[in-house]
Amino acid sequence: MKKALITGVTGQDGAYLAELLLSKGYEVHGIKRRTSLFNTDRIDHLYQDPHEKRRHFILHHGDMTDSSSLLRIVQQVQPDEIYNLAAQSHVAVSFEEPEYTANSDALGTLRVLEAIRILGLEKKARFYQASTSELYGLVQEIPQRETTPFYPRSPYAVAKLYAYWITVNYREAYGMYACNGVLFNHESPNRGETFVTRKITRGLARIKLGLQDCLYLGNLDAKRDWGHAKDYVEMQWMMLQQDAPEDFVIATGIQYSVREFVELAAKEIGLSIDWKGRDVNERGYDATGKCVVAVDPRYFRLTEVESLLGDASKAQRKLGWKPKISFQELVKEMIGQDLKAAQRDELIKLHGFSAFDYHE
Ligand code: NDP
Ligand code: GDR
Repeated sequence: MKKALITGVTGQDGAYLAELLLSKGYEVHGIKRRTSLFNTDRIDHLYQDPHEKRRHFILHHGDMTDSSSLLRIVQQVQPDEIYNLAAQSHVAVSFEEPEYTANSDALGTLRVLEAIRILGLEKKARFYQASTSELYGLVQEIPQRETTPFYPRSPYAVAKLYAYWITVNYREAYGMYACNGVLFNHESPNRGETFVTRKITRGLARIKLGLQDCLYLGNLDAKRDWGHAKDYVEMQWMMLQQDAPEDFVIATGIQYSVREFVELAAKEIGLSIDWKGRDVNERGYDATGKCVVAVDPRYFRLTEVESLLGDASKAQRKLGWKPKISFQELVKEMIGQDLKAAQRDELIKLHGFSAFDYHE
């Protein structure tokens, strides 16, 4: 039985990847950090009681900023594959916490690679690094592919640039099977609530049920190449199953603006948005004339990444990978889940308990 170790197992991708690897018969180990409240919502359905005799899903306490914990876990697990997904992954937050972001995202990656090297696992443990389309930042070429020059535009992207190159360097210097997946934005109903897609689907669902008045957003003109996380974790696994390690861009090749995402999500729940005004004064009104979306400059980025569009033809050619879930299906699934969650909140608000659960 193959053993996989996932850093960032409690995050969006970590949860989908753990599910995928368990379905393929792996013994899956995950690193979670200590928090004062539970942080395992996304993986609770995979939890196995520690008293069970044969466990396939095992969690370890550790932190990307703590070498000794990483070294101990890698030594204990002796993994065949390591998926390095842990990161302070919010671009806007990285401007507020640049040093922590560098520590966890850049040096954290080095710490895992060093653990592999120090323990003499260079020839056993295959390493996947969660690289990002944010590396392209101020875009030098459209669409972006493996050969497009990088121009990072945030402390997050600069930290990820270090992680990208240290992965390449350890591959070349120590002959490790180490590779970068340069993944474009991927979303799901499990996406963190402060990333724009989830903020939109959650906000509109709550507005629809009268739980929230208005959705405040930043740059409505930003364009992204959005895929589904479930499709993208499959690619992370495929990248570690090749004969030789290589870096791959993963994207859908289709681009939408934040404004278009709002319009489609609204349409899915029967809201139409009528835009008025421009720039910081732009507002979106529903059919009754109520303002439901407003631009708030506090969500503007100091240095914005205006437009990303990926070319995943290398992955399609060499790995036979193609995304299965369309943008329209993604939006529908996200807004559907958030509408259910809002209905639950509405019932709690009205009755003080979740009557919804009794009827499900
Ligand atoms: P999430 O933010 O959902 O998950 C990040 C994970 O990292 C969480 O499990 C989080 O723990 C953990 N983490 C953060 N800091 C530390 C730390 N210091 N020590 C240990 N664990 C830590 O991100 P995603 O799942 O969306 O993304 C996974 C990876 O892929 C990230 O590295 C991200 O930068 C990268 N990426 C994501 C893309 C996307 O569109 N989703 C695109 C390209 C790259 P906790 O739950 O406790 O917060
Ligand atoms: P991104 O995702 O920065 O691309 O990073 P995010 O959803 O945060 O922003 C996408 C675009 O939407 C604009 N935007 C807003 N963003 C947020 N968060 N909140 C808002 O209110 C808002 N209004 C407009 C942003 O300015 C931006 O242009 C994500 C993360 O998952 C990274 O970890 C990952 O590396 C990249 O995707 C690929």
